[in-house]
This record gives sequence, C-alpha cells and structure tokens, in this order.
Amino acid sequence: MIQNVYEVQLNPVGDDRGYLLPIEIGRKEVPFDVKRVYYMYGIPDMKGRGQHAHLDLRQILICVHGSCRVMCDYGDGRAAESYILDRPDKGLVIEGLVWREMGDFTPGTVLLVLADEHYDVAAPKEIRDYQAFLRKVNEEKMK
Ligand code: T46
Repeated sequence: MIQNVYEVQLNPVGDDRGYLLPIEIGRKEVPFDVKRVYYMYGIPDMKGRGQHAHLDLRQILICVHGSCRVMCDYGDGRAAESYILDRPDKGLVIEGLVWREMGDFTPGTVLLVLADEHYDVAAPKEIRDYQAFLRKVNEEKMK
C-alpha cells in the first residue's frame, strides 16, 4: 500500500517582469505522468473541501494564488499532518491511500492540482466515509 505525503520546492524563473514557473512532467518535482489537471476557486469562507481518500492516486497540489491548509491522515494511528500551501512555488505531493481535508482558504485562493489518473465520474475510486477509510487501511496492512 502506498501512503506518502511530502512538500516539493518548484523552481520559478524570475526577472524584472515577474515570475514564470515551468513544470516539466517526469522531473523530480512531479514524479509521475500527469493525466489530469484541475483547479478550484471561488471557495466561500469557512468551506472545507476534500474529506476523502483515494484508493490509488498520485497528485501534486499547488496554491497558485492565496493560501490554504491541507490536513493529511494516514489512518494508522499516526497524528495527522497539516501543511500550509501559501506560495505558488510550493507543491504538496500526496500519493496513495491518504485521507485529505483542505480548509482555511483565504479569499480568492486558486488551488491547482495535477493528477496521474483520469477521473471516472460514474465510479470514482475514492472513499468518502472516514470509518470505511480506516477499515481499508487496516485491511491493506493485513495483506
Ligand atoms: C483531492 C482534492 C485536492 C470531476 O468531474 N473531475 C475531477 O477531476 C474532480 C477532481 C472532480 N470532479 C467533480 C466531482 C464532484 O462533482 O467535481 C466535483 C467536486 O469534486 P470533489 O468534491 O472531489 O472536490 P474536492 O475539492 O473535495 O477534492 C478534490 C479532488 O477530488 C481530490 O482528489 O485530492 O481536490
């Protein structure tokens, strides 16, 4: 079972016109082939997002504008970890069976996500019930 969360430093190119941040697929910042890109914006105050886990998905989250908190929980008794995404040159890689909750969005935040799988609207491979997530982690550990 894969469960991994870590921050990566992205490399902007800056000059007197501002910054440009290239993301090259397959380089160490994004260690997977990207099949899907999405972003969220217009998030009302006090609203949280996420609150689910994916069975098998690799993603990198980048707050390209504003900031938010991402809480990651491995469901195995370890304390949940909180990450603040507050710079467009910081990425958070989340791989595998990790419960994630995003919150504390500042007004106008735009959260960009690159993922290694397409999204199946009819049958998304995700767990939205926390107790079911804990059971799945336990089941995977027994294998
Ligand atoms: C995650 C965090 C960071 C699609 O149609 N295509 C997509 O690729 C996605 C991700 C979602 N959707 C639909 C499904 C729902 O009807 O968009 C709606 C909102 O999706 P969801 O409630 O999953 O959004 P978030 O912000 O709670 O979570 C998303 C990702 O789903 C999730 O993988 O890790 O962002």
